[in-house]
Amino acid sequence: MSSLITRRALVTTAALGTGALLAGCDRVADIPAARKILFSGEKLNLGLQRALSNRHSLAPEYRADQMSPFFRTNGTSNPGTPDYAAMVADKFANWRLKVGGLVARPLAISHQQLMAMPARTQITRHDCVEGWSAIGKWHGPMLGSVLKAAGVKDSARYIVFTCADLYSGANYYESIDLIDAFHPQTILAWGMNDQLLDVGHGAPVRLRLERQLGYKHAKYVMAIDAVPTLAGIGRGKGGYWEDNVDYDWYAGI
Ligand SMILES: Nc1nc2c(c(=O)[nH]1)N[C@H]1C(S)=C(S)[C@@H](COP(=O)(O)O)O[C@H]1N2
Ligand SMILES: [Mo]
Repeated sequence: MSSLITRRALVTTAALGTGALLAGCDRVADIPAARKILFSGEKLNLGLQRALSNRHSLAPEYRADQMSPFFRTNGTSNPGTPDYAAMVADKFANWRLKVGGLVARPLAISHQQLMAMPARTQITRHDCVEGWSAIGKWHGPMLGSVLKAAGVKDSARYIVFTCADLYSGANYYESIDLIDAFHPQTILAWGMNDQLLDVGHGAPVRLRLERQLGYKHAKYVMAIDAVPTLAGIGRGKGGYWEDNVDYDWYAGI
């Protein structure tokens, strides 16, 4: 878990204020993993975000009267495959959320089991890079609770979400690091605006990752895997849009 410790060191350093940040940087920069995060071009946004803000802080939550009357769908609004159509037809009775990779106890969680877990409700603003935002209410267990049940191993560094929809034959996918995975507002939402999550918004379950932009919020999640590296998954950049149109892997807001 050395990478996590490095991240904690960066966050703590930022929390101490600018003076301490500058003083502390020399030491953090001596750690090879920190050098990589701070100085590689790919991770520049991530490094800056970590230095300038506390990644454990919460995204704003809103009141019910501030919710958008209409919440559009974007990207895939129905995966449309025969497998997915069959799952919709039987109301996800045979759907199982597979949790695997670097975990002590691989899980296959049913819709009922997921809905029986202690859940969080949050009214948040979704921001899409395409230039629209909407405030909606989301309901579901913290991703951290699911990961704790599975027992993520120390060698894991990222959590990967594989979705039901296909783009040119490849599954939409996304990935996040362990700080975001265990953030309290990172939930597996099966409810939206006091209803069961509908097909347009990612049924039966979609990620809510409130500190990041919309494309990171994977819909139609079928599998969650803890992995040591993003290399070898898709084109290795951590997500569908990251691989194909060069969106940032870390899309912090
Ligand atoms: N599986 C999957 N997840 C996805 C997408 C997608 O096309 N497929 N689009 C992303 C984008 S760009 C946005 S803005 C949000 C849109 O969520 P919504 O349809 O609930 O508005 O989902 C994200 N998650
Ligand atoms: Mo988006």
